[in-house]
Amino acid sequence: MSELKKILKQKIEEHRPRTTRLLKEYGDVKVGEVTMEQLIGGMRSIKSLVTDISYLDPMEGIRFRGKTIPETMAALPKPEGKDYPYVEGFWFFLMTGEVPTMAQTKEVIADFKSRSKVPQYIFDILKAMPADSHPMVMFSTAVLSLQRESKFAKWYEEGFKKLDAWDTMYEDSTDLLAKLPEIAAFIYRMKYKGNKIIASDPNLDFGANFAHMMGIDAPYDDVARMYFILHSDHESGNVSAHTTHLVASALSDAYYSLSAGLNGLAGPLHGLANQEVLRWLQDVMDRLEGKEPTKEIMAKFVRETLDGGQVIPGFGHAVLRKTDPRYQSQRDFCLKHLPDDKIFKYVDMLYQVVPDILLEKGKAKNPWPNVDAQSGVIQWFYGIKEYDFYTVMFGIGRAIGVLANITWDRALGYPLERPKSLTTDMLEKIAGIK
Ligand code: HAX
Repeated sequence: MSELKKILKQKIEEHRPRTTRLLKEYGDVKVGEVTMEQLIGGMRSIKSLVTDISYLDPMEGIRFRGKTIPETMAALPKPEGKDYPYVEGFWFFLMTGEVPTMAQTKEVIADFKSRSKVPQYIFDILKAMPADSHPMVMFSTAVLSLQRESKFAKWYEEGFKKLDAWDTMYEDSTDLLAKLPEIAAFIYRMKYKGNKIIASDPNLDFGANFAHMMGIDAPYDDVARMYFILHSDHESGNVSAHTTHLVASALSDAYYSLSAGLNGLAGPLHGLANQEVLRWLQDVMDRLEGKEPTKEIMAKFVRETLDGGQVIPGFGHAVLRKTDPRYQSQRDFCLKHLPDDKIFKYVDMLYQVVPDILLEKGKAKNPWPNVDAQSGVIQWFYGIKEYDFYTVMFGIGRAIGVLANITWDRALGYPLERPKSLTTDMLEKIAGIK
C-alpha cells in the first residue's frame, strides 16, 4: 500500500466515528433550517426543488401533471387496438400539462421522425468501444458525443438572452429524445445479437419503432410504451432527475445534462436495481440447480443477502412509504400477459417474503417493492435476457421526464444550483461536542 493510501486509510478510520456520532446522537440538532440527520443523511425530505411536471406523494405514489398512472394511461391517445398511449402524446402532456388530441399527437410523431436520424459518427464511436463496456456506459457516451449537435450551445456562443433560452433547450431536448430508441436498440443488437442491426422504420411511432429495432414482435410495442411512460419522471429529487437538473443549472446543454443524469441512473441504488433483481434471482436459481424455491427457501436467501450486508434490490424507497404504483402497474400487466411465468412467480414470492423480513430487521423505512422489482421480469419474458441492458431502457423513459424538466428550468430562468457545505468541526461545534 502506498504511503498516501496508508495515511488515508488511517484518517478514514479515525474520522468515521465522528460522523456516526453526529448522525446517531445529534441527528435532531438543527443546523440552520435543517437537522443534522438531513444534512449528513442525503438531504432526505428537504424541500428545495420546484417542478410542476410530476409530484410524488409518499403514500399515493407518482402523479404526472396531476394525474395518477391509471388516469394518465386512460387519458392519452393510443394507437388503434393498443392498451398503452403514444409516448409522443405523453411528451406533449408532460411538456404542456395538457392532454393532446390525436391530431396534436400525430404532429409530435411526425416531428420526432424528422429529428430521429442518428449521425453515423455515433455508431462508429459505439463500435470502437470495448465490447465488454456496460451498455449504460455506451448509452451515456452516445448521448454525450451528440453534444456537437447542440443548438443551445451554438446559440449561447452567439449571445445569450435568459428568457429565450428555453427555445433551443426545447429543440435540443426533442432532437435528443427522438434519437434515443435507435441508439439504444443499436447498442443492444451490436452487443448481444451478433451486430445484426435492424434499420429504423419511419412509419412507426416511438414505442413500436423501438420494438421493431430490438427485433421483438407485438405486444412488445405496447410494453415499450408502458415501460417508457412509467419510468419517465418521479419528481425532481431522485438521483437521475436531480443530476440532470443540477448540470443544466450551469447552463450546460441537454446533451451534457442528460448524459450526467444517466450516469446517476446507472447506480445500483437507483436504476441499476432492475438488473440487480434479475441477477439476484438468477443466483438463487443457479444455487437451487433448477429446483423451485419454496417461500421458506426464498426467505433464507433474503436473510443471507441482508446478513452479508447487502440490500435486497427492488425494495425500499427514499420517499415512498407503500408499494410503488409503478410496481403495481407492471404487476397488473404480468397478471394479464404472463401469469404463469416462472420468474414472475418468484418475484411475486419475493413480494410475500421480503417486506416482513425488512420490517423485522427494522432498518428500512419502506419495506415495500419499488418500480425495479417487477420491470426486469417483463423484459425477460419478451426475450431480453441480457439484464445489464434493462437500465438503458429505463434511461430512455427517464429522458422524457428530465428533458421536459430542464426545458422548464430554462423557461423559468432557474439559477445555478449551489447549496452550502460545512466542515465536521463546525458541525461538532454546533452539536456542542468538545
Ligand atoms: N434492503 C436492505 N436494506 C435496506 C433496503 C433494502 N431493500 N432498503 C433500505 N435498507 C436499509 C438502508 O440501506 C439503510 O441502512 P443503513 O442505515 O445501514 O445505511 C436503512 O435501511 C435505512 O434506509 P432508508 O432510509 O429506508 O432508505 P434510503 O432512503 O436510505 O434508501 C434506497 C433508499 C432505495 C436506496 C434503499 O431502499 C435501497 O437500497 N433499496 C434497494 C435498491 C433499490 O431497489 N433501488 C431502487 C430504488 C428505486 C429507484 O430509484 N429506482 O430507480
